[in-house]
This record gives sequence, C-alpha cells and structure tokens, in this order.
Amino acid sequence: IKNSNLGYPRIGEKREWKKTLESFWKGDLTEQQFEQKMKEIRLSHLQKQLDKGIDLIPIGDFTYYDHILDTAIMFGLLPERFRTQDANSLQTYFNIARGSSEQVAAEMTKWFNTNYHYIVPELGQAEPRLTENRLLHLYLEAKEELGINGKPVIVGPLTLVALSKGENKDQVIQKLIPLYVQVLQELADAGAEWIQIDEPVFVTSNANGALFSKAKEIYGTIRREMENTKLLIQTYFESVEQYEDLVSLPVDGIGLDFVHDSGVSLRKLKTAGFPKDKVLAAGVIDGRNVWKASLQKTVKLVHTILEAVDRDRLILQPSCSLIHVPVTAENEQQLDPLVKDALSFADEKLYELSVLTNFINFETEAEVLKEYDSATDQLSSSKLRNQSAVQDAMNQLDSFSTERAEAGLRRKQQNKRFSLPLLPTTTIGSFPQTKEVRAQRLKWKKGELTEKQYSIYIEEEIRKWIEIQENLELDVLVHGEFERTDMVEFFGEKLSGIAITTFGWVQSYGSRCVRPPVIYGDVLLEEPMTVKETVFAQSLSEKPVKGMLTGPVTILNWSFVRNDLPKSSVLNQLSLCIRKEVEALEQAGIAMIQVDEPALREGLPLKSEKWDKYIKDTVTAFKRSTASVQPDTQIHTHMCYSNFEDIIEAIDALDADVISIETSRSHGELIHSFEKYSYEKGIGLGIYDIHSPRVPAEKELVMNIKRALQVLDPELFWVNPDCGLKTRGVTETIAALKVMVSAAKSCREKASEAA
Ligand code: THG
Ligand code: ZN
Repeated sequence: IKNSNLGYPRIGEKREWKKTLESFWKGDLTEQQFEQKMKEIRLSHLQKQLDKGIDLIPIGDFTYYDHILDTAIMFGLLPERFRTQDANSLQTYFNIARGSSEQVAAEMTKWFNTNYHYIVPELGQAEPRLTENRLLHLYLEAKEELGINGKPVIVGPLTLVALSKGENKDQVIQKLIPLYVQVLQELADAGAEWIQIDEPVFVTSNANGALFSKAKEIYGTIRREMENTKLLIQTYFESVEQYEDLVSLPVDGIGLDFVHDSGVSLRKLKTAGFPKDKVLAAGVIDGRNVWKASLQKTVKLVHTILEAVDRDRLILQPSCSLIHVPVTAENEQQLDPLVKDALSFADEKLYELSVLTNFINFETEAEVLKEYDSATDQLSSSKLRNQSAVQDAMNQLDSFSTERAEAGLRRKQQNKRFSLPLLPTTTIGSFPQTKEVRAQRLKWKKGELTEKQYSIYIEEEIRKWIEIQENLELDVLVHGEFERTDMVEFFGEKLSGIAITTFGWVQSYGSRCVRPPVIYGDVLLEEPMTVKETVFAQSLSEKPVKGMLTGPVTILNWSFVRNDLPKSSVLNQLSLCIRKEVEALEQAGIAMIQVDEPALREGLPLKSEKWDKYIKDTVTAFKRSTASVQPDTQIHTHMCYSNFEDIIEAIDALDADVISIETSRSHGELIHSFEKYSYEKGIGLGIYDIHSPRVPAEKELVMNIKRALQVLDPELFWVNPDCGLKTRGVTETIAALKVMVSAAKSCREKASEAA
C-alpha cells in the first residue's frame, strides 16, 4: 500500500515564501533572484516530503500567489482587461492578483469551506488556449533536480469553470477539454505515472445528475484521448452524495475524504462497493485540523476500507491539501507541553501517514501507534479539557437566557436613553493600525516596554482618536482597538483554553497569512478582556462609546478547534464567555456593545442540507452571548462580505438592535434583498468601501444613503463605513469620515423635512 500527499504548505516554516514575495513586490529582489529563491523553497518542500517517506509527491501545488490563478492563466483565461498583456509574465500575473495603478485586481473568494481565498477566474469572451504547460516544467524540475517522479496535481475542468465568473461556461468547458488533454499527455509522455485532477465541486450541493452526466462525457473524452498514465479524480472536504456516479467515472482512481462525514463514505463503500478496476485514494488523516490523528483508530478505519478494496488498489493520504494547516509544530516551544505534544501540523501529518502506511504494510509494531496516541489521551484526561466550572455551566445551558425583551420595546427605551439624531453616524470599530502602534506592541511583547508604559501608550492613542471622533461630530464613538493585532487572536490570547502559536501561520490569500488560535481545552473567561480600554474611552466623552467584541461564531470559525467535542459544544462554551464579557461591560456603564460576527455567513456548510442546523446553532449562540443585558442596552453586530440573500432571516433572528453590513462592492444586490424582506431593526449598509485609500465624494455617499432609504426606514438607518478602518492610513481615514458625516447631515435635513 502506497501513500500520497495532496498539497504542501507554500508559506514555509518561517514564512520565507511570504517574505520573498513581499521583497520582490517592494523591488528588493530582481526577477531572477525572486525565481531562484522561489525555486529553492519549492525544492526544499519536495525534498522534505521525500524524506518523510511520501510515495506520491504532489507537483504544481506550489504557486507564487494562488494555484487557481495559475491554472486560469495556463489556459489563457485572463480577465478581459488584462488580455493585451503577456500571459506568461510575472508582471501580468501579479497585476491580476493584486491590481495595478490602471486596473483593478480580479476578485477573490473563499475556497469552499476553508479560510483560503482564491482568485476568481473571469471567463468573459474567453478563447481558451494553452499559454504554457507550467505543470510540465515543474514535473521535469522535480525529476531532474531531485530524482522525484512526482504526481502532477491540477484543478479539474468542472471545478475550474464552476468557480469562475461568466455566462458562457458550457462553451468554455468544451474548449478546455483538448487543452487539458494536451497538458496531461505531455506529462504522461514525460513519465508521470499518476495525475491527480481535483474536482471538489462534487462534494457541494451543486453536484446533481446533470453535473455527473457532463463529468462522464468529459472524462470519457479525456481518458479516451490519453495513454500511458493513470488519472485520479480527487474530492475533499466532505463526502460525495452521488457516490455511485463518481466511482463509475471513466478514470483510474478516485480520491475520497474519509475524515469529514466519514460515516457516509464508509456506508457507500460497504453497500455499493468499489469498482475492481480502480484505485481508491483514501483521505484518512485530517488535513483541516491541527491535532494528532489517533493512529489506532485510523488503522481500524483503513481495515474497514480494506473490506471493500484490494490491498494493491488502496492509497493512503491526508483528507485534503495541507495548505490549510501550518508547517510544523516542532517550533512551538512556548506552548504547554500537553498541548504541544498533541499537535500535528503538515510535517507531523506526513509523519503520521508514513507510520500508518508502514504499519499497514507490516513494517511497524503496534506499540509505535499506541505510544504515538498517548499524547492525545494525556491532553484529553488533563484538567485543560476538564474544567468543572465550564462543564457545570454546560450542563445547565438552558438556564442562560437567549431571548431579550421584545425589539419594539427595546427600541423605545433605547431611543429615549440615547436620543440620537436621525441617520446616526458611527464606525465599525478599528482605527488605523499605524507602524507606530505595531512597533509599540512588539516592544511590549519583547519586554522592552513595561505593562504600564504600554498601557499608557494605548490610552494616549485612545484619547487622540476620541478627540478626532468628537471633532468629526460622529454620533457613536469607538475606542479604536489599538491594543489588538487581530480581532480573533486578541480574544484567543485572553481566554483560557485557547492558545496562540508562534509560527502557526496559514495562508489566507496571496502573501497574507493568519495565525488561527488553537482551541485546545474548555474555554473560560477568567477576567474581563475589554472593560479597561472601553471604560477609559467612555470617560473621555459624553457620547456613547461602543464596546467591541468578537462573537462566538467568528472565534470558532477562525480558530483550529479541538475535535473531541462537537463544534456546537465549543461554540456554546464560547457563547458563555462572550456573555460574561457583555455583562461586565454593561456593569461598567457601557450602554452600546457590538458583537461582531464577520464569519457567520462564510461558515455556512457546503451542503445545503446542513444549513438549518448551522444557522440554529450559531444564531442561538449569538443570542446567548447578548441576551442578558437590559432592554435599554443597545446590542450592535457587524458582518463582512456580500451574499447575504441566503441568510437574511438568520441575520434578523440574531435580534441585534443594530447591524452593520459590508456592502459597498455589491451595493445594488444587497439593497435588492431588502425590497423583498422587511427589516425592522437598526441597520447600517456600509456607504463607502474601506478597501481602497480613495476618499469618496460627498455626492456619491449621499446617493448611497438615498438608495438605501428607498427600501429601508430612515428611522432605522445608520451611516457608517463598510468595515473596520484598521488597514487604512490616518489622513485618508479622517478625510473620508468627514465626508461621511457631512453626507449624513445633508440627508438628515432632507429626511426630517420629509417626515
Ligand atoms: N482575522 C482572522 N481571520 C480572518 C480574518 C481576520 N480570516 C478571514 C479574513 N479576515 C482574511 N483576511 C485577512 C486580512 C489581512 C491579513 C490576513 C487575512 C493580514 N495578515 C498579516 C500578514 O500576513 O502580513 C499578518 C501579519 C502579522 O500579524 O504579523 O494582513 O481578520 N483571524
Ligand atoms: Zn467587516
């Protein structure tokens, strides 16, 4: 039995890849130096996989930005506005990914249910052509430099086109087929034994009979026109409902995820069997989480699979590409050893895979597995995962209210308490994180600033920005979040049961990375997290200052979560922590509290059958976090990104007094959904785009407000930017807010005349 890998993290142990990219963009590296450095990184990753005992090493998963963009460019699918540029130049590549002074970048969006974002191909009037067989170069490079006969990996035509924007998808797919054949045949001729074709579109709710009949036709053509290689269709992230259709596709191997929804895949395997003429590539090591596998359980899983598949027709592998986990847990010296020893990042997962393969091949003793599993057992039986205070609370979860007083009554009391003007103005929460703010925090972390000195620095920033907000005549103020690097990391650091790693970076998009907190134990709030800064800010102004919290759903979705409990239980623990913080803020006199849930929409499961449970669990957790305050305390929330049509009822069900939604990139669409839905709580549809440094003109903003007021009640409408202002410069932020307040005032006069 062989093993295989589906993709290896690009970013490097110490983010060498990110640093190389950013130096190149800054002009510190020539194109040649850049290519050379990237080649070193790429080869070192291949060598590492070879050393770890991986039989089928993926080729083509490495990229300079995003592998979907690579594939689109390889097939000539450049957005129309870039088509006059040389498709094979680095300049064009990065222009599409990041925009240039003349052209806006291509859009990016979440890769299935992960936190990775890919560049969305734009089909336009595409005339697909092969610009360069990039995979072939990489395949030959691995062979010549390291003697590796790699396994080229390419995203399949159905998934590529499904993820693209454009009207003419069917036509494009037909034109792509001969190009795929050419790319794959050149690889086969060069000696590639296996080629992996990723088709994760098969696990989504879009996978219907029509898609599979198209798949049958397309793969029939590809297989017929090719020789001397084996093709494997790879799925991941979930099970495939149309199992029979999938495994009967005319290819040589099928890759399935046996970690997520494994019950479903196993049942199908047992009842429907597996074709005798195909190879099953079984994802048995979780590629989405950071915990050591239980090797003893995984062996049982493999044995179950072997009941349906011959030994010489099975390949063992991770459930998906390892780009979704950090590189190695080896360097995490500052973690509690109980936690560190239970962690498994990409390198450790490959180690697990090779031990497992050796065991199945009778080359390793059972003792080795047992010993490996003991770290997890130790963490599980430790106090970290058994906090009686948390477990007692969880046993009485029902005693924590989830319902507030009726919304209309709250509104009346809040109107009286705050007497805000019509169309009140506010911001989402964060103000510019300048170089200086970051430098001061770094000094404090290194011990070069005392706790006291750092706290004085933060207070001075807060004071400065309260004054700026007063001068701008904003109606509801914020403290600015200068003490926070990241809205999830900050809370992860403060809550017990959650760890922040040192090098646990994962690519989010392009060169940007996040370091997801690791929820390893029972989660508990031991002392208030945000009261000090918020109360200080409030002491400087007569106007309300909003308390700013990250909601339980977002903390959950942007973290790596322990896998010995259902996610919903961890979510409930988090909801109790946020509830306690909300109560502490209220008790300290804070009258408006914002609980942000930017990740609520993006956490929707891939399969629509699972949406109801997800929405029920998340809405209840949010409500539990916020329900204990008095009716005249105002709860706000904020959500990023578009596509709210699907969940507008869930948003309403959150029962927040005021919601702000990021909309500027899809203003029209979002407003449209409010034509059909009557929303009767406070709402701010971001009126300008914070992703650009451009200062908007007042008349654009007036127009945006007016457009919103055509479908929303002026008594309920709030005026605010699209999202937090953390990534913006100081000057442009102040200038833009000035325009925003002025636009609100001018609309306010007209609206009150009309009333
Ligand atoms: N926080 C967390 N997860 C997230 C987001 C977030 N996931 C989704 C979305 N937002 C992703 N967006 C970004 C935006 C910016 C960056 C990363 C993800 C970013 N990262 C710095 C970098 O890579 O240079 C981190 C540098 C550092 O802290 O040293 O800019 O907001 N948790
Ligand atoms: Zn936002």
